[in-house]
Amino acid sequence: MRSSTGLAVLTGAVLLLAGCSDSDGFSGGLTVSGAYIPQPVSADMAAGFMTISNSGSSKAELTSVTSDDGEITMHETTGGAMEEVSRLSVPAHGQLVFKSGANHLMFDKLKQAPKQGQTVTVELHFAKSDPVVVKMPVKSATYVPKTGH
Ligand SMILES: [Cu+2]
Repeated sequence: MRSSTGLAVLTGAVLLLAGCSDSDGFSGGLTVSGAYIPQPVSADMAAGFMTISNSGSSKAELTSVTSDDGEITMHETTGGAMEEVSRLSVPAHGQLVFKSGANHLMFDKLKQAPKQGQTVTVELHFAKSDPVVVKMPVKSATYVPKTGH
């Protein structure tokens, strides 16, 4: 089931456009890969990682990330300290990478602790592009992605 807003639904590392052959759901060339949440040790907080790629010729700005399962903030890590930011850019023909020790999503006030094998659905909101829905699989607490190393 999907709404008429043309959201692109992305699963794990594989991009699945929301069923259409037209480019409607493509959100101006924004795609997400490698999304995951390490199973958190804490009951109501978790971190999330993914790569957002922008095939468009102008930069996109991620302005918020939302989920029905809890509150999400975007964090940058600079000099070992993390800081909440209100927006992050996805450069034209470039990527915004969330990874351990760098940019990350921080889940807070989770209704239930994500367990390995589950997925957490989040919605990425951009300044100009359509929102993108991402199903983030929950991996083991020690999961390290094979790419981007
Ligand atoms: Cu953080």
